[in-house]
Amino acid sequence: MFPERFLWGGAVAANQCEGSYLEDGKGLSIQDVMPHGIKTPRTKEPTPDNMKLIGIDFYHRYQEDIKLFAEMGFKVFRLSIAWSRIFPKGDEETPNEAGLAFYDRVFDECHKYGIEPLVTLSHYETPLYLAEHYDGWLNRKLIGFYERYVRTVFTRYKGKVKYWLTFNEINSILHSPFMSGGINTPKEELTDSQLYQAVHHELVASALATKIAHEIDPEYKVGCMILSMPIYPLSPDPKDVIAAMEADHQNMMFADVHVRGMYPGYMKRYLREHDIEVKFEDGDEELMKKNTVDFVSFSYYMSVCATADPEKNIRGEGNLLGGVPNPTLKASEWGWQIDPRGLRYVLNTLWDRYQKPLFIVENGLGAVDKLVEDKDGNLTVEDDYRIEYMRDHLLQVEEAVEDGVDVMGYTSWGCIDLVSASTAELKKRYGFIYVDRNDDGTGTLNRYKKKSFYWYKDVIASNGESLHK
Ligand code: BGP
Repeated sequence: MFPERFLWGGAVAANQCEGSYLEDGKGLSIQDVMPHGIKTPRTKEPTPDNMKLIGIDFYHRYQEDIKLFAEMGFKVFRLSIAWSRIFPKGDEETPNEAGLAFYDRVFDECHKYGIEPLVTLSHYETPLYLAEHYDGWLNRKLIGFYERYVRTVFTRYKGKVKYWLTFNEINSILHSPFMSGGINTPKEELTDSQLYQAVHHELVASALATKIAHEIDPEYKVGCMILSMPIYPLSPDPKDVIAAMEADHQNMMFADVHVRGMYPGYMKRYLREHDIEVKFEDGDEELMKKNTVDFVSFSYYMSVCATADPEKNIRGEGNLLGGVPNPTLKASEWGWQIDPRGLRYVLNTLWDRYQKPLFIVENGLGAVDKLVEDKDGNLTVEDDYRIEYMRDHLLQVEEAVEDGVDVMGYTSWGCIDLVSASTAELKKRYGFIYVDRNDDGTGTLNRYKKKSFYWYKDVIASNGESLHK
């Protein structure tokens, strides 16, 4: 059984849904020059083929969308603040009032329906100016700019927001330094020392944000956000088991620092043995030690395998991290292997390790949907495949709850169709709500309820009981 106060909801990110990329004083973000996600290099300027420039026009349609979320019974709505709406370049002294006012309106709209906002402070949308003039998180100055930004929003939205996440999928910076860390220097030119220095800056900034949040409002709950992906040994060979453990460390170190307040021993060893130098400044250690997170949040889409055998170590399709495909699992249309039990596994692993409340803030199926007429002549999508995916995953969440794991809530990714992060496509749809917009720019932007809309509504209304029907 799901806990009584389980926070059911859905999740989006500003850059993938808002559009209006220059409206009301917004500055450019790195996403505005990433027309094809991480598949192709950034462009010099925004280009018309970049679907995020219009997105799904959430900027103007948020009232209609939040009303639909309320109809499904959402208790929580995860969204991000576009940093470049608040500080258009990122290094200004004073914020952009029109940007702040927009999120006031969005949060007020949520509260109108009793929906609690869950806010990501940085979701792959560093202001472009900070990327181009400071090389993003490579530069320690970013900590100061981020500090000013988070202080501004923590102060402004006191009483309207309770749950905050510091960096979306913070561990992805090792794999996509531009998208995740606003680092303009091409990945191939970065040394490991530079990359881990940027990681350190984000970890320090995250601890600082946690400190400021608690000072501004002791009721604030701050979480880290990790891209979680179980890494199974490809075979029972102990060498594969160790390979899987070491690969897992590359993700877990981010959560370890956030929860335990220090670099774990295996991480220090990794840095030492790879001649990676990370500069700590006075006070960094103490800051991290004293300002650990209140809860741990994560995305979960897939699992992978690891092996010590170089011949079998072939990277498959998948999200930003990737790994060796699991021969026992099927994959989505985009090659992401589907593994509902992996979610129970992740929940148990994180709970055993930290004993901190856990929040699943992303999970879902990206698929091609077809708009059809239902028997009453209304347009809809018969997305039984999505229902099956989500049911299977939610049943595993329930298993974890039975295992004794403290799960705060579940926000499905892309609760309304939006532009994908890795490939910037609209045809990769995750939503309960279909948005009529296509990758060639056509479409009315009208919203239509899919079959999964009604299914999720029942799940929420029955607090998970209907999953067993
Ligand atoms: C995560 C990101 C999201 C989201 C999701 C699905 O990595 O936090 O922003 O987009 O993955 O990925 P995609 O959009 O590439 O299908």
